[in-house]
Amino acid sequence: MLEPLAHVGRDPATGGYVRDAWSSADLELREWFAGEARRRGLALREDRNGNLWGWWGDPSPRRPGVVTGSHLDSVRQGGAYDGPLGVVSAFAALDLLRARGLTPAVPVGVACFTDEEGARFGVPCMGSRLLTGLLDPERALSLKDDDGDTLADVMTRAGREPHAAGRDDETLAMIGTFVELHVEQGRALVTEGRPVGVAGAIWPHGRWRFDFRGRADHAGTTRLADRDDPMLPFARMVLAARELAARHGVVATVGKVRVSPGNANAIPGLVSAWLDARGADERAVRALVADLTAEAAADVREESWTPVVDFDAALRDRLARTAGGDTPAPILATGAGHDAGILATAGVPSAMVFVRNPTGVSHSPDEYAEQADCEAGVEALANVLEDLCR
Ligand code: HGY
Ligand code: MN
Ligand code: MN
Ligand code: MN
Repeated sequence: MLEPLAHVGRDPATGGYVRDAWSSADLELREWFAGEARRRGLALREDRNGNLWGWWGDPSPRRPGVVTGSHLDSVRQGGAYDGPLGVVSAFAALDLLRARGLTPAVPVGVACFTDEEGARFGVPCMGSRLLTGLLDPERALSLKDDDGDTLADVMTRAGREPHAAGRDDETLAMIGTFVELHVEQGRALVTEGRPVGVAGAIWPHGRWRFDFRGRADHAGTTRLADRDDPMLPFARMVLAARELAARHGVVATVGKVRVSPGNANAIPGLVSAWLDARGADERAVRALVADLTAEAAADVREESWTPVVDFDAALRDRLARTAGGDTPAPILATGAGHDAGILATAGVPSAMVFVRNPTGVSHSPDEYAEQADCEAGVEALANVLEDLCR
């Protein structure tokens, strides 16, 4: 199903995908989205936060529609399915509704949210956070990537008006219900023996930047007693994060480190490390971060936080019935964040359909979904949309 996108941003050496927001790969994917929308006669628009929408029927605040979609950007060296499966399935489900001869009672939208992974600027779900007012536009425009470029710089280079409008009530009012299809990032559906599941909850999760400051000096001429090497407190923090995670019953990851200036023959002056912590119990996540902050000799800044998302139970159960076919689809909690979670946090009735991932692996080239399960996902999504569009 994802063949049309398979070459975009793919690293031939690893099979992984590098699709940073506003990169050439992202721009190519945005062009693909526009082409798919136009091919179907959908009204295409890019909102003032950089999200893309294709509408079947004219949405208006007085006539909100049913929207489905996801994102096209990736983590660095990510998999093929995380994001794109939801967008490709949205178009395919719309095709199925048309093939069934459905005339929806409300507009049907396909959405592509910008910068869901936060791989470049560090804040996940940038587009949906801006749309819902959960991210300040000034902060968004001032965020810098590893090259020191701001979002504004990068959007200008991409030929876009460097804007981030922030909360967009007019666009939000067009969304009566949002349903996101996503590859499962885990193995619950493998265990359940089902191709399709429904999201019950998203764990609270956040990202914190730890800056360990030391004194740059020569690697060969500086006595050990004279060193102020920030690598040491950094190393202690990583080990402490794992121990505290086990103790608090949460998960914690340090997946990104930047050593400055990064000479093999010099003691670094600064080590910046990003902590990602998540867990079903918000207090436990907060306790881990508090303990780590207290222990680490570092400047610590919270870069993003998403509270627990409990999807609307009535909508969740309705999806489980319509997506599940003969028996309701399993309802899963997930530790992965999604745009649907941000919209739900902002009060937009939202839900998610998961498609089985035999490896359970994600944010890696090993992420996978069988063709038959992808097709089952489209069928389930079409049934959900048909049910919601009556
Ligand atoms: O990081 C996440 O949970 C999501 O995949 N952006
Ligand atoms: Mn992801
Ligand atoms: Mn995703
Ligand atoms: Mn020298």
